[in-house]
Amino acid sequence: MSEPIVSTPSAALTFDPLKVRDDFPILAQKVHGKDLVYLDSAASTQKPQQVISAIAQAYGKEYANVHRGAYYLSEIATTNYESAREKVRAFINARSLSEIVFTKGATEAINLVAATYGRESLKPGDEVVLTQLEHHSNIVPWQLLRDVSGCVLKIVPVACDGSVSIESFAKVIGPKTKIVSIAHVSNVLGTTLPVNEVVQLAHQFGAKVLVDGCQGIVHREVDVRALDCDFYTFSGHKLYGPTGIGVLWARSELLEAMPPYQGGGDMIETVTFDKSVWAEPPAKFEAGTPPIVEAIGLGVALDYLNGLDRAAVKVHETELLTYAMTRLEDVPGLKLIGTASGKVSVQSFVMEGVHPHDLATVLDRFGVSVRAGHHCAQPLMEAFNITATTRASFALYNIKEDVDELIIALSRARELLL
Ligand code: C6P
Repeated sequence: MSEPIVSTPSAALTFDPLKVRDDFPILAQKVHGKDLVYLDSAASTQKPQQVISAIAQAYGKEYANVHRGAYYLSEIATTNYESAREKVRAFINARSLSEIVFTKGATEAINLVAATYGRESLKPGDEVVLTQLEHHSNIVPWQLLRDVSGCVLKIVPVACDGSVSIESFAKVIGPKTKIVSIAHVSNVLGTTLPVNEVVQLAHQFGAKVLVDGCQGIVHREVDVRALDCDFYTFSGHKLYGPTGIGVLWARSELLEAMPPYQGGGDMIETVTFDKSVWAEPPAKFEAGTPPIVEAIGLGVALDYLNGLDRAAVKVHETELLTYAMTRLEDVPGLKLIGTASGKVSVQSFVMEGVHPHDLATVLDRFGVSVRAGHHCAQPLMEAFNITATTRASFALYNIKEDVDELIIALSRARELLL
């Protein structure tokens, strides 16, 4: 039998970003003849060798479909897939395995909740509360729900520094609120939302709270029991894992009451032409062949993170952010978008007289990868009266030298573009 799929980072428990970089083979390469400076981890993080090797092992030595075959390979694949579920459960401190539903990403997880829990429980006039900083994935599913249920979307505004105060939530959440669906952390501004207070407030009115944890779980430890929310969603590819895998965590009683999202194999107990009987959660929500290797890869990414001193990682990322903000503020004509206290290492900015896309294109010629555009948050752009930003996002493998390269490239870009 092959070695079990586990992961030990090279920088185990004494966090050293320079050592960690050795785990990410992609960072060693050059782009346009320059050393790669990857500052787009909020879009997707790079993968450690441990995850890459685990994926190769899962396909190369241990691959078969899961939950179906009574033979050696299928049993191993099933064990690995289900142990990935246990790793996710432990990572977010969920009560039970049945609360962990694998999806193809956060987008699918939010759509699942809107299309099942939302359709089942909302009546015309009921309110769904969002904030102005939400990603389109946490806006459009609720608009689809509004179109079929007649519910009303209420929007909590964002302040100039990118914060969203609990007082602003208190003005919007009320007796008609049935669902509050908010980002844990903004993908554009890096703002951390006051999730605990929002949950307390929403629960006073009997509303359920969904937390879009796509960015939050990358930079903050998540304990769904301590958060006390009702749904928590995230994507594996932002958490050093593969694409094509995401997680919906929900309280057992909610998953039990919710209708299935899709029909197909694996989500039923029995099928006749008259009637089908659903399997228990989480199988009820995992119709068809699941993303087997992707789930296994995510599990190994979580092993990888567990092998690091995450408190030290947080300190490192915060130091990087502080350094980047200070240096960026000194670049002539550059304005930071999103400066709320307690934010994570994601920094948007605009440069006077330069389109963010042009800026990102020139930065790329200097080896610096950043994202530019509306970042799937057009209502937020509107709130700031801009159409786009350039965004640098920092992960555990970034170092101060990356910030220095960004600043040098920005100065060169200014000379070229103005
Ligand atoms: N944000 C970014 O560059 P998916 O595509 O399902 O993995 O994640 C969607 C999503 C939902 N919520 C938040 C807060 C997000 O940041 C994202 C993805 C990427 O900011 C791609 S647009």
